Amino acid sequence: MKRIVILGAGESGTGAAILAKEKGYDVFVSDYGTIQEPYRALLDQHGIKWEDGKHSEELILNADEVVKSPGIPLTAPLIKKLQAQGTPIISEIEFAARYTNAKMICITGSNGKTTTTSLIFYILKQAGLNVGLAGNIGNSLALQVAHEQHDYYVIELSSFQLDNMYDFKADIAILLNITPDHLDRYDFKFQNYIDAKFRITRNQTKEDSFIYWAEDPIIDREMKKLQLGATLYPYGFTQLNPLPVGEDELALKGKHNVLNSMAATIAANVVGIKKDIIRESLKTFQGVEHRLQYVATVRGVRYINDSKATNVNSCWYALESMTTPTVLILGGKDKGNDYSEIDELVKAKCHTLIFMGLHNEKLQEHFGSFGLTIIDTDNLHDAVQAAYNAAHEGDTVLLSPCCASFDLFKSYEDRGEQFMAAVRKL
Ligand code: UMA
Ligand code: ADP
Repeated sequence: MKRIVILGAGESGTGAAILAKEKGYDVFVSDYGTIQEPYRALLDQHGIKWEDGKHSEELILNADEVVKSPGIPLTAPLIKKLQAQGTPIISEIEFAARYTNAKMICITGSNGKTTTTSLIFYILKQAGLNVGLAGNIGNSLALQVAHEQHDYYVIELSSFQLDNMYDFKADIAILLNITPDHLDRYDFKFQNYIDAKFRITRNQTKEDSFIYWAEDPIIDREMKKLQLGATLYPYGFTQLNPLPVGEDELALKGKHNVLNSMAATIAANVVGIKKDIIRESLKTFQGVEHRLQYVATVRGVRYINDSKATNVNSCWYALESMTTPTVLILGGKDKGNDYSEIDELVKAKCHTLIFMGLHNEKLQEHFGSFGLTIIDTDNLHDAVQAAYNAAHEGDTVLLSPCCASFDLFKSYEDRGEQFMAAVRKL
């Protein structure tokens, strides 16, 4: 019996383990942290062997194949050992795709993945198609392939998932944009991250579609270098705008969402969905939480939760959409950020910056000389209170951190939830 070892038992690993068990593999799951209760229960229910608190090499290095959770870096010593001895290491998406003939609509990019993925899923649902939503959005593809039968999957792909994909082919691939992110996982080399993103086009032929934002300078540069097999669908503000409705009719606001809607429109066209369904869906889609989400107005000040802005570029778009003087709350776990991208917008739109993180030194150094009011905090309660004191009637308080949340919070959702709860208590 072929032995498959799954590293990491979160959403991705647990789904892969269940699918592997159902396909008759000898399955072993190893997690170096503590496996969370719902995942532990699922593994037990399916009679899958597991360990946590360690990676026992004698039980792992004898694998025929390893499925690696995306959160585990390629530089982890165990991964290096597996690579050195030639054990194939794949991602859960690569594994799951072996067991379905569904059409795969895959979305990647530095920003806008979840929004665009959710919008495409919504349009396909509105059209009555049997469709699953999977990937980096929070649902493992493997578990759905094990237990559900969908004709289409709309899959959000992170660069980490793309890293270990080899034979997988997207029927429709979408690349939204590329700006620096996750550089700590890519040797601090931007090109490595760019290459990971372009893996979404791997194995595509002319029957497949590649939809991309042609005005993105990095994508444009790469497209000039590459010879891709897919049928190409570039989009953009000039000439290449495929929207079947006016920009002001879109339910999602902001320049970035116009682009996300363009990508979704082309994907829906390729699937063959009727124009009137696409049009109606673009007008009614309600967006996803923690992305420029309106929270409340308190004493004439609007509070916006953009906790999902975990890199500098997404904060750029948030600031760009601000129409009032702004108090910006930013900071958290820095991923090798270059803040200069938002310098002009910070100067033009913000009168106060509130740093919220365990290590604010880099922010201090970068923004300290701007002549703005700067308040240093190391917890959410103090940050919200400081924002409340600093904002004047007519202002907006924007949480758009540019950073990951893991120094103070469990996740960006936890950060956004806590922010909204604190604002509602003001
Ligand atoms: N672990 C090990 N060994 C290690 C490191 C971690 O065993 O060396 C264990 C941890 O103890 C933990 C497990 O691995 O129990 C977690 O694995 P994971 O971090 O890969 O998380 P999953 O729960 O499997 O979720 C992953 C994606 N997470 C990451 O890429 C970090 C989820 O994306 C995705 O929804 C899910 O697979 C299903 O596809 C989340 C995410 O934060 C939303 N993505 C990043 C982002 O959007 O910025 C890329
Ligand atoms: P992702 O899943 O790629 O992280 P999200 O849809 O969750 O993307 O949005 C993350 C952040 O990026 C939010 O703050 C959002 O306002 C911003 N954003 C959304 N779409 C885009 C885009 N096309 N370009 C730049 N920023 C975007």
